[in-house]
Amino acid sequence: MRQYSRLQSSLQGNRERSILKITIVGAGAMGSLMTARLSLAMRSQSREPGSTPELERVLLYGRPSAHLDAVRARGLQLTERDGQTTTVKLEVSSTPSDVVGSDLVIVLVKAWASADAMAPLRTHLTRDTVVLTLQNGLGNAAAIRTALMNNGVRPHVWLGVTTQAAIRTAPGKVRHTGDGLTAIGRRTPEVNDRLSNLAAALSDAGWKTVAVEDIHRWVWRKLAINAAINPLTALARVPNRAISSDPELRKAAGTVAAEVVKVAAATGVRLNGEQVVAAVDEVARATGDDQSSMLIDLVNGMRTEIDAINGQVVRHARRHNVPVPTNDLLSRLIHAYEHGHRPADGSREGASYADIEAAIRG
Ligand code: KPL
Repeated sequence: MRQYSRLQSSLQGNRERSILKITIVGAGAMGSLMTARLSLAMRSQSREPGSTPELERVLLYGRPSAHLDAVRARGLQLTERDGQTTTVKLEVSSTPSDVVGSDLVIVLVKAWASADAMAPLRTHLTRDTVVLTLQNGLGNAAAIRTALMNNGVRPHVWLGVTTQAAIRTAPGKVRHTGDGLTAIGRRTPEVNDRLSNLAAALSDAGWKTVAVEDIHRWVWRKLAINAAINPLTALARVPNRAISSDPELRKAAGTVAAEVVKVAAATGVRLNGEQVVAAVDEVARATGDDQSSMLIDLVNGMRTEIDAINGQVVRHARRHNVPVPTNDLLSRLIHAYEHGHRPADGSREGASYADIEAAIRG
């Protein structure tokens, strides 16, 4: 009888095909980091006669950029948390048809880019492709599902959150800054074999992952963390640690998180308020030297994820009549900042890390 690997049975439902292809959509810091981890795992698979390598292709798909060009030309220069740097060769593409044959597509684009990034892939994926979002914020799965809807066929979109953290320090260069946990789940509260096999396979590949029944609680908890840390660090221009060490920011972050907990409860997701505030503090300290993604986006003149984070809190709050004045104010302030500082001709992709550090000190 044919033996199927965990990853094969997870993604292919024991279909007669052994070649597995994973595509990561979004060539930012996180997408690049995850592609590097999976590519290294693919290359270290046993090639002994008689053994079936389970991973055949790992592709990083993203829009054309200086970063993608640099990775294509020289590989990804990856700096680990201990400071060690290695160069990892990655297969990269900006051509939608290159995703054909993907068994798993992991989405790591900015939340506001979900629809635009996924729509060109619609005719190149099949109804059997599993799509997993690991993006920040709320509403990503729905946006992806709508963008991929093909002749009425909806793809399987699984939900996930990750507390892994990475930053792009220059085109072609990424630093892994936080070694976190990834949780994956489905809309229905069940963990089936496919989900737990995928979690185990990702963990084996060096990307610590758990399959959970209550993914919505994980998503809302991460939302509270981002809602509290991202806009406050972006507006105050401080690294994440200040959310824990500065009494004013700490208090403001607690207020933001408490509002998110109330809105989550109104939508039927129960979170423990004290635990959420403690988690905000823990993440702020664990990623203390880092800049939040929203601070980096603002300094780069790029659109931020405010609508998918605090904006979604405000949207759900309105629907359930929950007052969220702090989330509302932060959304407005970030929008005002975006309007005032975004260059008319689009973003300045690739401001250097030194630019960002200078902006924070200045
Ligand atoms: O996810 C993050 C982000 O910056 O978007 C945190 C957890 C705040 C780490 O910086």
